[in-house]
Amino acid sequence: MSQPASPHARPAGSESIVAAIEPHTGWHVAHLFYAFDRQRLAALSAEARAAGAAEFQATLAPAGAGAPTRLQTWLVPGHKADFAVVAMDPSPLAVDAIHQRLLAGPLGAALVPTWSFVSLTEVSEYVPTVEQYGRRLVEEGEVEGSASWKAKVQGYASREDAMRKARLEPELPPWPNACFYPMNKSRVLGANWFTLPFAERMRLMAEHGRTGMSFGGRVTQLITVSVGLDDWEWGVTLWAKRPDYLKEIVYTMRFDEASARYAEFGPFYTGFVATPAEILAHCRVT
Ligand code: 76R
Repeated sequence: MSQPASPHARPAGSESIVAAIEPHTGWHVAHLFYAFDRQRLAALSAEARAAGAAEFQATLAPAGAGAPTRLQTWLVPGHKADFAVVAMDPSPLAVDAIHQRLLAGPLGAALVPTWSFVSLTEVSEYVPTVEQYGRRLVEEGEVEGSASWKAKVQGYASREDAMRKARLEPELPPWPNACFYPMNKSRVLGANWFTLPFAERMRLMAEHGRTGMSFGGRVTQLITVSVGLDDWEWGVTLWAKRPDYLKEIVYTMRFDEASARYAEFGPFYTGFVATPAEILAHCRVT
């Protein structure tokens, strides 16, 4: 006689939990924000504090044992947090392990998780295919089939695979100024993004993309999707060569119809990329 099915059993033939919680393409992403609790920090013995500092640095070392594929730490100015961790990996458990290890370490009792955002990398449906890109060039005044049209289309075709990979498995740019904010596309009457026809959304996102591209070499965006995963629809992570470029891009985009009419924003966090040791020193922990 067969055993009654365990409530936790997976259907026969299903993948292991480890494989089944990895996306088909792309990575899990977490933006984690913490503050130090000064009273609890002061209550730690000198030994616990030193051990805590060592464990903090080992946990957040980008190439450390068991580290997620991408790991970056930011100093966060203002009262919202003292520091932030950005982690990415195909496995959500490898990403969350950072959070658990921080809290389980000797400094854990003195850490206050202030905010977090969980999302996935993706290729937006508005990233044009080569054909769509060719048509877009014609709308912008290029003559289809001309030498310059052909060169641009071929250039795009040769970049396309790398661009898609860069969205799914992003490299972190070497720029120290970062910012993060979640956003939604509005669903209010008269400005409901989700009732617009696809062609109109594509037109608006093409305008958005042109603005974005004008910041090439100064700002890099990482858009991660959180529809169905967290309280907002997308997370916007920006890195810039200089902090004023962050202000400039966000302000400039406010005038793009896609943002002016349809974007709703959550809390903004500023960050300065810093090593775990720099964070501990700056926050007067060590
Ligand atoms: O991927 C591409 O290069 C194609 C063009 C493009 C898409 C499809 C693009 C380019 N973005 C796309 C999608 Mn973007 N982006 C934001 C914000 O503050 C605001 O007003 C909005 C926040 C910024 C600052 C920004 C920057 N973009 C998206 C989406 C997904 C929509 C969907 O799938 O439904 C969102 C939510 C979004 C928001 N965008 C660019 C930039 C920049 C700098 C570029 C230039 C290309 C690059 O650097 O990648």
